[in-house]
Amino acid sequence: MKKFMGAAAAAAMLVALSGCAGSSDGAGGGGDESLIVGFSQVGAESGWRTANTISIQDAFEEAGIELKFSDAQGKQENQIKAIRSFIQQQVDVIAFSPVVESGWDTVLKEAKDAGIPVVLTDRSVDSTDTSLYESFLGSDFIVEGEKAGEWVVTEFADADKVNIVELQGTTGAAPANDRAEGFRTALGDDAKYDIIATQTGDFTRAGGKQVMEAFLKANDDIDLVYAHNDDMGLGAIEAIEAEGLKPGEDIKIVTVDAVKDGMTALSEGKINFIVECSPLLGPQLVEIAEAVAAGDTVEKRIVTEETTFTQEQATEALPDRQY
Ligand code: GYE
Repeated sequence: MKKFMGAAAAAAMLVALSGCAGSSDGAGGGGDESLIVGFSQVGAESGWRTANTISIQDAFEEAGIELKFSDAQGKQENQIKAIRSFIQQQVDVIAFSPVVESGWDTVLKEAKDAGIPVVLTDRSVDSTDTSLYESFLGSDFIVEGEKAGEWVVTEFADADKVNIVELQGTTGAAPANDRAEGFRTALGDDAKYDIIATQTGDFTRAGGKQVMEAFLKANDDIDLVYAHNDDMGLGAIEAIEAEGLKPGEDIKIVTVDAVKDGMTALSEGKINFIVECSPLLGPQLVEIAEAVAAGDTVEKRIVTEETTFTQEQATEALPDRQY
C-alpha cells in the first residue's frame, strides 16, 4: 500500500512539473501518440528483469506511446549499438538500463549532440557530466545493501563468529557495486563478520548455483549466504540441498528483490530475509519520458520506495504479489 502511494505521489509530482508543458502550436489532438521512445533493456537474466520489462512495455502501451524495445542480452556493446540506432532513427526520447556503470560518455554525448533527451532507468552510469542525462529513476542500491547488512547484525547478535559468502551481481553493474558496499558499511569493522568468499553469479539462478557449489566445496563452515538477488539465492538453495544441508537453517540466506519465487522460498523458510527492490518502473518512466519530450525539467534523481520482508511478512504478502 505504502509503495503505491509513493509511486502515485511521484507521478503527481511529475505531472505538476509538466503542467506548464509547451506544445502551444495549437495542433492539439495527437498528444502522446506521436511520441517514439527507444528503450534498451539489460537482458532477461532474472525474474526481476522479466517483471521490469513487462511493467515498461505495458505502461507505454497503455499510454499509447510507441516503444522501440531492444534486448542487449547482457552486453554493453549491444546497448551502445541500440542507442546509436535510436539516435539514427531520431526517436524523441532514449531510455536505458545500463548493464554496467562505466563507459557511457561517448555515446551519451552523441545523443546530447543529436538533441535527444536520455533517461536512465533502474541502473545508473558513473559519468561525472550529469548533463548527459535528464533523470535517473530507480532504487538506492547502497541502502538495499545496508538493509541486508543490518538484518545480519540483528540476526547474529549473539554469535561469536559469522562466516559469510557473497554471491555478487554482474561485475561492474551498479547494483553489484552498491549492494556490496552498503552491506559492508552496515557490518562495520566488527571482526566477527568475515566475508570468507565473494564471487559473481551474474544475477542468474544457474550462476548462483554454480558459484555456491564451489563455495561449499571449499568451505565447510558457512553460516550465511548474501546473494545480490533472489535468483542467485534460489540457485544457492539448490546447491545447499544437493549437499544434504538445510537452506535457511544450516546456512542462512539473505537476498535482494522480492520476486514471487524468492518470496515463496522465504515463506517456506529456505530464505531468511529479503530486501525489496521494485521492478515496477514502467508508469513513472512514461511520466518522465512525456515530460522530457515536452522540454520540461524533471527531478534528476527519482528514488523508488521499497520495504523489507521477514518470513511472516512474505507469507502475508504472497497472495497479492504481482510478479
Ligand atoms: O536486482 C537483479 C537484476 O538492476 C535492480 O538486476 C536490477 C537488478 C536486480 O538482474 O535481479
